[in-house]
Amino acid sequence: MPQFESLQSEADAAIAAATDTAELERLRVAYLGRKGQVTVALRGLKDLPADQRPEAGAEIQAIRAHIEQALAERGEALAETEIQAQVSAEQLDVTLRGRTLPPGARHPTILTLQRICNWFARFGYGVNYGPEIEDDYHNFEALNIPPQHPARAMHDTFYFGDGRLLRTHTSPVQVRTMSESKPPIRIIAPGRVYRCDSDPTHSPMFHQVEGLCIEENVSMADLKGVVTAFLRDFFEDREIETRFRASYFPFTEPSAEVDVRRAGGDWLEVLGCGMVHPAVLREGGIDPERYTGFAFGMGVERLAMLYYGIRDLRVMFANDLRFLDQFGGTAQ
Ligand code: 2U9
Repeated sequence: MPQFESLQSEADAAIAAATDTAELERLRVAYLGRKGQVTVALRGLKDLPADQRPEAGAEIQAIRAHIEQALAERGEALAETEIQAQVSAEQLDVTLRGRTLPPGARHPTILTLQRICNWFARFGYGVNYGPEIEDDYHNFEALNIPPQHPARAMHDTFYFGDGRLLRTHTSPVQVRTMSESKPPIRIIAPGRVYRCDSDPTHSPMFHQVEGLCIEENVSMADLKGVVTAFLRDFFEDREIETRFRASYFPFTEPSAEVDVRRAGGDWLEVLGCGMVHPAVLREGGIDPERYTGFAFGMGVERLAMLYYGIRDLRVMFANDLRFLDQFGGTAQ
């Protein structure tokens, strides 16, 4: 029947022209909904003469099925298009560069500590660490510094009040090494040390590297040789002059402080050293009649400042990035 034919062709045209699934849903309601054109036509069958109803009914049902199928097909195509549109709109370009943080740099103190340790490692020195919280025995007594010894006053010790203290030097590491192992001993002990002293040239926490070599027949000449070679390499200067000045430490005898002078410069004190005191060897379970040893100690911040030409100790502890960033490219 003509009016039904135009219903189907109109529906086909509208469905083909629909541009999204929402519009398609409106069309479904308009044709197949409770008040939709197909539904209304079906309801109108009862007004037809009885002999026309079967044929008209079959025709409308066929149109209904046709529209349902057209809606389903178009719906699938539109849903696919919409998903594709959403996928490309939300797509992440994983090849884009990320937002990177500027890389950090090692602190000049640590760079210097590593350079020192690497040098001694090449000469067969092992690296030992120990606790920063120590006891009186390992920090003082075993190092020939008995109670009431004036050297204790020089150490400005932080005491916990229960017999524990913050180590004032890394020497207790060597004390432990001596009592735990037998000669030959060649070790260095890098790490933080603490002294209750704070002014523009002293920090309550700083770093030391100490070294200990105990063998048969080691002498002051060996000590001088090692220390001189180290300083020449550390300052990257073959022409450097060194000077061993007699000094005093309770744990070494004889003791010396070492100064360096670069061409045209002044003498600068850079480290302390000496032959391990026989009483210290004995306390560490080592026979001073058979073995001798030398020891040395250096302040890492001080060496870093001399190496890099840093004049103010405070910048070493201020963590100002304008200062720290200058060490980014330095050898690791
Ligand atoms: C043992 C035996 C001997 C370690 C030594 C020094 C000399 C020394 C100072 C340098 C500057 C400390 O950082 S500083 O203030 N150290 O002059 N240290 S000999 O002698 C030892 C250590 C352990 C068992």
